[in-house]
Amino acid sequence: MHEKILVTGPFGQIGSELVPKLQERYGKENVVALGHRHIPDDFQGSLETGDVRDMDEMKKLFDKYGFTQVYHLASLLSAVGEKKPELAWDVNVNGLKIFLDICSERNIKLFWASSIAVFGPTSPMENTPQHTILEPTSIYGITKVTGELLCKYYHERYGLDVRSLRYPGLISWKEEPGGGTTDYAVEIFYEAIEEGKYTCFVSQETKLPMMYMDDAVRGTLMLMEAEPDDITIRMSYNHAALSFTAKELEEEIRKHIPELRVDYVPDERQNIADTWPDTIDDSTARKDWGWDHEFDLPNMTKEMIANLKRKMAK
Ligand code: AKB
Repeated sequence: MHEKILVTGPFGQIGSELVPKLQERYGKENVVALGHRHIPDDFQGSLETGDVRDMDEMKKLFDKYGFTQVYHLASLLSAVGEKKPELAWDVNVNGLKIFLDICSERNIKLFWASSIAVFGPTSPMENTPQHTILEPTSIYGITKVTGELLCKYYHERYGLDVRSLRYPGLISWKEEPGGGTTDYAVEIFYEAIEEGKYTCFVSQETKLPMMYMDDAVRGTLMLMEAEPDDITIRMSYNHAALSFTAKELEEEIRKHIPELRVDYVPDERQNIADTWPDTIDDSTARKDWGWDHEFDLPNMTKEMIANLKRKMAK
């Protein structure tokens, strides 16, 4: 089938790596990037600008292109969400609702990004199950639980083919994350290479689920390409790879940058990190559509440092 694909949030941390992969698979002319404020000068491909909260604008875009798939990635992250709770709700929930409505009316396959932020202090911290208590304390987590429930509702009520992943902290070198609690796991690489030192905003024993971006993008495409009958979760799949403490990451980076010094000065983001799981059970994703991660902590660290050094040298 000839695919026409829309990606929202195409220049964010995930989008900037997913869009080129989709372009390779489906052709540049078949992947439309819907930017908002920040549009990179060197972007090559089909580009539109617009606001995901504007139903009329979105309907016109769908009329123009006749999309067959949508990757709805546009979202405010956890730390910035606490600063702007109303905007977080508007973008993360009202924005999603528009895509659920349009995609179910037009029978379009939809991917939506959820997060480990759906879990909270009452969820089990170790090996957090797919089905468990979801009582997040951040507005970001609340928007993601609401979004997941809406996805399931639209699937059951209108037959919408909606698929979603609970992303852990994502580690990547192409585009920096903006406004998340797990951002320290990316920032530390930049600072280690540039300055040889880093002040980390969570404590050294903070342990969170993480994933290298190559795995995250591969997992996203695997889920979207899976047969509909194999998808048993219409809220959002637990999606895991690694878990490590901030100190373990520091020690792994120090194998490559021996002079690295890290201070730990927790700020308000620690409160969010403390409510998220240490490790996640993603066996349902592994069983349903064959998910398996490739990058462990040593490989990811090696790749990050090599790629960032090359990027910074340019
Ligand atoms: C954040 O820290 O807000 C995100 C996430 C885990 O969803 N990286």
